[in-house]
Amino acid sequence: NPVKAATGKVAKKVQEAVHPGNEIPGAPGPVPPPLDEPTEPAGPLSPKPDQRGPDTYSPTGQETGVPQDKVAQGGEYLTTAQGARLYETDHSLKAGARGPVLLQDHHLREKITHFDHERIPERVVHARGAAAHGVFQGYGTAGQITKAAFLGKDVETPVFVRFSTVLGSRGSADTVRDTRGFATKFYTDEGVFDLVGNNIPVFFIQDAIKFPDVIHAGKPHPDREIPQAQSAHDSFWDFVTLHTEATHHTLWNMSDRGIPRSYRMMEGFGVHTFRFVNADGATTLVKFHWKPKLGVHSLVWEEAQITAGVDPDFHRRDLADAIEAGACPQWELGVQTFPDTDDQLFEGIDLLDPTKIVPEELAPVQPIGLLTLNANPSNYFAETEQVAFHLGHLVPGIDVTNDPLLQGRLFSYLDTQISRLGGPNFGQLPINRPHTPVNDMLRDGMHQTAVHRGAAPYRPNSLDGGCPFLADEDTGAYIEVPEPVHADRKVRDAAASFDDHYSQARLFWLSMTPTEREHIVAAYTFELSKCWEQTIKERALQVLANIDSELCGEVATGLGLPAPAPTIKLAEPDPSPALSQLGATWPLDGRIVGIVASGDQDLAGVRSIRQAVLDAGMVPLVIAPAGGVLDADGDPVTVQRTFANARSTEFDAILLAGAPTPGADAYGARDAKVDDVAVASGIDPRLLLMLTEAFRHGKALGAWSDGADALEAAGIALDASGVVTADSADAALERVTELMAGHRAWDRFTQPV
Ligand code: HDD
Repeated sequence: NPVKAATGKVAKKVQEAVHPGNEIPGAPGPVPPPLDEPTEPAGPLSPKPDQRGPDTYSPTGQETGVPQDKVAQGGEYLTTAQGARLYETDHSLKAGARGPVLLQDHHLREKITHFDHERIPERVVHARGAAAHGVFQGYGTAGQITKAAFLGKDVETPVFVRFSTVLGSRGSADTVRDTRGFATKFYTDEGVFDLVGNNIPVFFIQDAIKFPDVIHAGKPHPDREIPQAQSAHDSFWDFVTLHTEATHHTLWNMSDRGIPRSYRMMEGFGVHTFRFVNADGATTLVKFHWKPKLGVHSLVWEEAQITAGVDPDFHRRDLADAIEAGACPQWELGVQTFPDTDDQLFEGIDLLDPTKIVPEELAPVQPIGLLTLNANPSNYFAETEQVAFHLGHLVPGIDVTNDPLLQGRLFSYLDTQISRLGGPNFGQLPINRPHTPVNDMLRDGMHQTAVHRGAAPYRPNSLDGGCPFLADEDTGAYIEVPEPVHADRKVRDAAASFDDHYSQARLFWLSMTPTEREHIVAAYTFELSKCWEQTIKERALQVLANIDSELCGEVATGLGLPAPAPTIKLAEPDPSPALSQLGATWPLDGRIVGIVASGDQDLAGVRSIRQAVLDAGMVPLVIAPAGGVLDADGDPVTVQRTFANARSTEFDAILLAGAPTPGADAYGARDAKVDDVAVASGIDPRLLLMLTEAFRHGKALGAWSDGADALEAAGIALDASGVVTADSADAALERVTELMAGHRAWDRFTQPV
């Protein structure tokens, strides 16, 4: 009997794992399965739990097959939640048209009560997010080191990915300086696997017990609840300078990684070291990396700040627009692999310390699969808000390590969903349901939507025919690696290697190009200048002195304070060029090109490059003094942005067909405060602002026809780096496209912006 054999095998395995060789003195031998537990179903299996909620569609958009009269939004008529049809929903039931509202109006009370409870607690961190559905395709390259079936060659697994900022509330701006979350739910055939990572490969703390501290320090001050979604305030810098294991992560935040251009252009990291297990039980330590096909790109700080005001939804919109336009973002999943040695060190780096990376030059990232995001959520609340990730959602072939930060997270994520999603049944929400059969013997609780059957939700049982049965290794059970546990006494302590807080921060600093270093200096100077307490600034300079004297000196100059000497002497690490974002060229899918025109300019050229931009997989947006169409030559060109609603920050590059003058309605023509340059040039001041900003932010600018007049009026030298003047629209676009592939005209940044 295969079921019986399997049950016996698991019992033996567990026995062996707990008591190897069963050699505990006096312990009984392997426990045989109870004799009277049925090993065969006593009739047809009980129906699987009906976990269909009243949804119209499954998380992946397929129809659930639930009859229409049983689903939400079914039928043609407006009803109460109980299905009674309504004849009126605009007026409360009153005692006469001008009389008091009656308590008996159930429709009113049901509608308002439901509304009153529409909001649920936002995530305590990572509250602001955006998500998308997609598919993950395994390459089969990890088969030697893991038995995880979804990594097999060409295996396709549906996924849901949620990106987020960490500190801000649900309604905060996207482009603030912060770490970004990158959480992926794989709906594999062996159960759900969640990879809950960030766009920064290290963390502020080495032990989860300090998570409330770092988050309390980063969140708004408790008295006035400001500032929102910012690290530029006293309590954040107080904590990270007193608690120097945060130094490495803080440096990444102050680098361009803290202000990504787009979720589509971020790396993702699992941060911790995980353990792969292959079919023979052999283990390998791994670190997960997501590599974006579009490259890793960032905003510049002024651009990020402007965007936070003019378009707080910038990243959310960018992701959704790109997917809707068919520019589906892709990431390759890769792993760095390390032997699973007793000391769990690699080249002297402690693999259990989440404040450390392993440079890619020492352990290359080996690609194991491809992620494509190809569908936007249909409903933000049902999907993006209610998705619940947890590092304990693992599948056979992937296990955890003893990283103390990871271990604490294994507790926190389950716990938080209970208060956030109102009870222990959040796994039944459509977005959280595994795409495999679930037979879990969990019962009841708040928001139970399953109608469980059977009489015996316990094991062993005879009443339900012994169901459900236990699996074993051959039938796909998740079995923890029986890793030896070395412990001679309980301690509240960490390994001595965790005391090194600076060497990798220095490694990161040394790996940056001069432009990236300028940005880091500017970021520290900005953030610390926002601190009120002098002692915090001085302490921060001491931390910087221990990373690098040039970094410390420049920030000190910006703050008007003396630069302290280092208090430690570091061995000089080899830089890791892989950490720099600059120097390569990248695909331009979904990039946005602004084309400035007005009615009397080269509209044929505008039409031609509009099409060329579309053909290149980018988004052209025609910007004109006013809305409507430009049709001077009888062939209309639609205007998508006007000088009243366009801001430079929306565009990756700007092309000019001419130098539009202010229209009669333009604010420049009316506003007494219009600046002298604009008045003198006769060019709309909002266009000049757009050009000077785009220039300061290192964006490619191209002009043909008399477009160069606008550049000159904005004070931009026509021979400046990344500025193109050409005879025709097509020639201008060609050159601008080449420049965009490098993301920015980097040599404009030799001076801090
Ligand atoms: Fe966390 C959410 C990533 C440490 C406790 N975390 C959350 C999300 C991401 C991360 C991406 C958002 C998931 C989503 O979109 O729903 N967190 C990380 C990373 C960490 C990390 C990469 C370090 C390597 N987190 C961490 C620690 C703790 C938590 C040490 C607690 C001890 N994190 C949470 C949480 C959240 C969360 C409170 C809030 C909402 C949620 O879990 O579902 O449990």
